[in-house]
Amino acid sequence: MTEHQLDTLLSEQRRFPPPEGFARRAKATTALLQDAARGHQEFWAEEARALDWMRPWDRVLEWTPPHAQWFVGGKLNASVNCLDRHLAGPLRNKAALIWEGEPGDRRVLTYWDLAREVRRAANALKQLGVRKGDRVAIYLPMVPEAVIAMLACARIGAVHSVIFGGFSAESVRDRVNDAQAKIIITADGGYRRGQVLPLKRLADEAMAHTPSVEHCIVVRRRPGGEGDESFAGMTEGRDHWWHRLLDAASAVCEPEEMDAEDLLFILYTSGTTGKPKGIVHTTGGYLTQVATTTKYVFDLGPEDVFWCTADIGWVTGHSYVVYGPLANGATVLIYEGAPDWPERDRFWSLVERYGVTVLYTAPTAIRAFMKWGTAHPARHDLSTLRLLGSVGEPINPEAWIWYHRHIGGERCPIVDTWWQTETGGIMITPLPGITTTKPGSATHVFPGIVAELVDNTGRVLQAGGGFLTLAQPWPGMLRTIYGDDQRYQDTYWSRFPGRYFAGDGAKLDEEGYWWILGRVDDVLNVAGHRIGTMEVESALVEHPAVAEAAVVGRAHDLKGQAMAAFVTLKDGYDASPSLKDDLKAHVSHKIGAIARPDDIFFSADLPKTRSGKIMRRLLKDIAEGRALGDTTTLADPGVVNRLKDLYEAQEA
Ligand code: 7RM
Repeated sequence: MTEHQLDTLLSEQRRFPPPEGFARRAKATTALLQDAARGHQEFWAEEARALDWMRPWDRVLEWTPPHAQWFVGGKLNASVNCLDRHLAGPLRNKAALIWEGEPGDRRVLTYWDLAREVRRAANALKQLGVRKGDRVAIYLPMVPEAVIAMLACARIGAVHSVIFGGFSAESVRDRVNDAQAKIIITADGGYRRGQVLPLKRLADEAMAHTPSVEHCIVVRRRPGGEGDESFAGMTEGRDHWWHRLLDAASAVCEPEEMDAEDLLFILYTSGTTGKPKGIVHTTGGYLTQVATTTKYVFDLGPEDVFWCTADIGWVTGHSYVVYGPLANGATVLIYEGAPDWPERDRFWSLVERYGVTVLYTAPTAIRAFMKWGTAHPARHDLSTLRLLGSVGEPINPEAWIWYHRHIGGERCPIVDTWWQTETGGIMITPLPGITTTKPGSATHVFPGIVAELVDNTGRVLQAGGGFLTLAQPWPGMLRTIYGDDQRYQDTYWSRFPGRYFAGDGAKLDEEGYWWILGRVDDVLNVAGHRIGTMEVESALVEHPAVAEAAVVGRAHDLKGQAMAAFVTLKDGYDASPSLKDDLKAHVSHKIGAIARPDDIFFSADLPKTRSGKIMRRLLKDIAEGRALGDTTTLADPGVVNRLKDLYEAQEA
């Protein structure tokens, strides 16, 4: 965020009190806030009681900083809470999942159907030797089987590690190896803008270097589509068709009794080193937080059709496509493909067709819709919508107002929700029946959450700009980084001792509203996706032509941030437009299309401090066309000026 954008944001004067009709019926009331004020452990314990436990907990919280255990001694199963407990009553025959594929194919699974499929998939996993605690990698498009696979793991106590379908074979390989997964569940393809994503072929490439993998289960997404280049066939003994396994499996499967602190899943996310971190989430606390936030933030219940547009490969998909809404008995809409396929009104035609009541999407999508024009939503009846959500990056007031007006028909409250893969669930957010919102502000902490703004020295600030920290443990917090507890302690708890540091800068205004400013570390947020600059730099230097690379984010109208890579070449290689394309394709191949740099700039040198550290701040100034910052610590200040001249002379 630039200074100018920040000034515009903070001069935002508009206020949106909750609509009266909404406030009267909302699930979150001021009584809830009073309960929370009585003590955060009591608040969470009260909410946890709304789940089905096989054995009650002995203690709510065991806090040995920076390690927390919630609901110590309690036993439960996440799949029981998302499925079985709804089967005895009126939800049994209600839609749990409504799915639409990009080509237009459709499926509806009731809670009963979903529970049966989950139990059969759970038995299929067991039959392939999966036991409690084993890791299962899930590399699927947005199809019902993705949800079924996650819940099947939860049912038998296997730990899922979902890998976003847009990641490359190498990214899959690294994640599978880090988690030592026994099984990969993938598909013979997925659809994106009419193209087939060759998931099984990529999984095959990965499996050439993943010794821990014993079996691969393949969902048939494209009946009749086998045999083309996106599908390399099945390896006898290792690969199994999902539908065959499930056809043969019993639909009776007792749920595993899980300790509240047993692992539910690992999810890899980018950090400031080249290696993604396996964020570890456990069962009882995580489920409590996602069920509670879903209920109060989205005001969600069984009458709702909830559409969270995130892919299940991201934490938003875990918490608000799967666990949170299903725990609340809602109907969940899942759409496989792109928002502009075949036309730019696809989202609005889905909202209309299925009568979506609550929509949760990202600012980058909203800005694309703005650009495409109001005619697309205007063509559709969006009157079923009653609440809108935003997540993933700061939402600029202009996009907020557009969303409010053209999607929400000026009647739907907007919840701008701040949270992270690490927090498991929503942390800072309006409550739709209570909070008066200000466009661009995530407003206040959720009940039971203690966030504090601190300065550089860790001193707590009541207002102004600083760093966003969490001062008390919360139930959905990450427990560690898989296989690397030291990294967990160093990354999150060392910068401000005794506090969790989120990596975000923030401001608190005079009325106590939070304004999240974005990452202050070397993590980019491109179109709502977290990408570590180091990951992309490592990918670039693996190209034979590249001697050195530095990656920075620059402000971008649609994506929030775009990625600019400064590259120095090895002797014997010449800068050329085709080499630029080659480098971009190389990064896509290494990591996945989401990490493809927007701009590549060739440069004879990179600006470094005397100790040899690349000065990214200066590169960012250059990439954003600003006057240069302080260069006195530079080894060779001339480098920056040369770079700046170069940047302006070259076309990205
Ligand atoms: C849920 C998710 C986390 C990072 C986080 C922030 C940014 C997320 C907001 C936001 C401003 C928001 N998980 N972020 N939500 N910034 N306002 N409402 O996105 O792990 O992928 O990313 O995203 O920088 O640290 S994530």
